[in-house]
Amino acid sequence: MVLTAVSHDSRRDDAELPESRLGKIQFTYNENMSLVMGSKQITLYITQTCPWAARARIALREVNVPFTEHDIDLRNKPQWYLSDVNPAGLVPAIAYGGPNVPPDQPSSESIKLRESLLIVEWVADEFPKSNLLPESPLNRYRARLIIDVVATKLVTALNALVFRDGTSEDLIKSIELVQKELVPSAKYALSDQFTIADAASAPFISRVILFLKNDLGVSTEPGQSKGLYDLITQDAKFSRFWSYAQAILERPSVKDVINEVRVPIRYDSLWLIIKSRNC
Ligand SMILES: N[C@@H](CCC(=O)N[C@@H](CS)C(=O)NCC(=O)O)C(=O)O
Repeated sequence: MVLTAVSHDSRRDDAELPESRLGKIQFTYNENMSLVMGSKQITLYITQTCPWAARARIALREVNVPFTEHDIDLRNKPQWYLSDVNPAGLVPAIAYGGPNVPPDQPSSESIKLRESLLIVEWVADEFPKSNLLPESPLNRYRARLIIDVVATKLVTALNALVFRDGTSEDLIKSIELVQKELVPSAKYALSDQFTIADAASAPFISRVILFLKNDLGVSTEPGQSKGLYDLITQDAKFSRFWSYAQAILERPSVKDVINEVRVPIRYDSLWLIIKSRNC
């Protein structure tokens, strides 16, 4: 699938534009109708349900550039992916630049990028007009701290509750830790501007909400997770976290990537697999 954020404009057909002379180099307009010339091809390798891949998918949607998204079957990884894209065998990964080739025939001329957080940071650096990277060093620090708290505390507590025998208390504590770092009365984590903090955290913030809403969990009692969802969405104590989660879930880039139905189904099927193993 080729995703393109091109805004159509009559100037695109202007004979003075150097498209024909530049051959393979792509050019397009961004949403502010300014010409982006010589943009290099971007191929993003993903799986649909991977939250780490979702970080990169959200960041690339935010910067409004054309890119190709290609699904990797992790249960049957193609040899070309391991040898020519990411020897670690993980998604996400990116092939950047080089000739326009089919995603399953990556060119040795493209640069390969891996690790979701590094990819989010690279997207922010490569496309600075998106303002994904906060302007001040202090806000960059704050963004990175939030990313760290989400990835180390929230993800750990969520995975423990979903897949093992984690407790509701630990998940609540981790939500409180995240909430403490969110700037009060901002729409997103730091301000009304969507930044790397939001792109990197959105897949996990949305998962907490979707997981609890759907009452999922390996060792939770029926109704226990839904009870946590009611607590977070109704108790004023969690109002900042909940308003943040709502803003995240409503962001078009996040809505496009995080499938309300698909994510709980994945958790649910994993839940069933683990349950049957325990029987
Ligand atoms: N640290 C990596 C983690 C990525 C990761 O664990 N991706 C999973 C899918 S969600 C994966 O590719 N797993 C490989 C496998 O299942 O063999 C990142 O942030 O990019």
